[in-house]
Amino acid sequence: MSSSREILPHLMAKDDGVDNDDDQRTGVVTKVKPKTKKPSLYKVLLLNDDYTPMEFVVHILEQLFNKDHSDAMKIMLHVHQKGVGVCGVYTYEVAETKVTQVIDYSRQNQHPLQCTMEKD
Ligand code: TYC
Repeated sequence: MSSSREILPHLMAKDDGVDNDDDQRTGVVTKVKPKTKKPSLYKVLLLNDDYTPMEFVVHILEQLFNKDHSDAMKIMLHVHQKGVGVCGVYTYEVAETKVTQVIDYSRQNQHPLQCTMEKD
C-alpha cells in the first residue's frame, strides 16, 4: 500500500530545516541548517595630514560617505584634532571600494589624504 508521501511528494511540507521525524522508512535523518551568518563589518578611517584642505575632506564625506554638511564638518574636525576618525562602517568589499575611491579622488586632486579600514 502506497502512502500519500510517495504519490504526492510535491504536496508534502517543504524542508524548512526542522527535523520532522518523517524518515521512518529508511531511518535516515536529515537536518538542514539554515545558513544566515552575518557578514563581518569594517570601519573606514580617515587620517589627518597638514595639507589636504578642510573643504575637500568635507566634500569627500558628503559625496562618498553620504554625510550631511553638519556631520561631515564634525567628522572632519574630529580627524583634524585627533588624527584619525571613522567615516562609515561597511561590509569588507564596500569598505575596500570606499578606501580606493577616497585615495584615487584625492590623488586626482593632488591631495595627500589617506584612508584605511579595520575590522569593527
Ligand atoms: N589638517 C588639515 C588642514 O588643516 C585638514 C584635514 C582634516 C586633513 C581631516 C585631513 O582627514 C583630514 N588643512
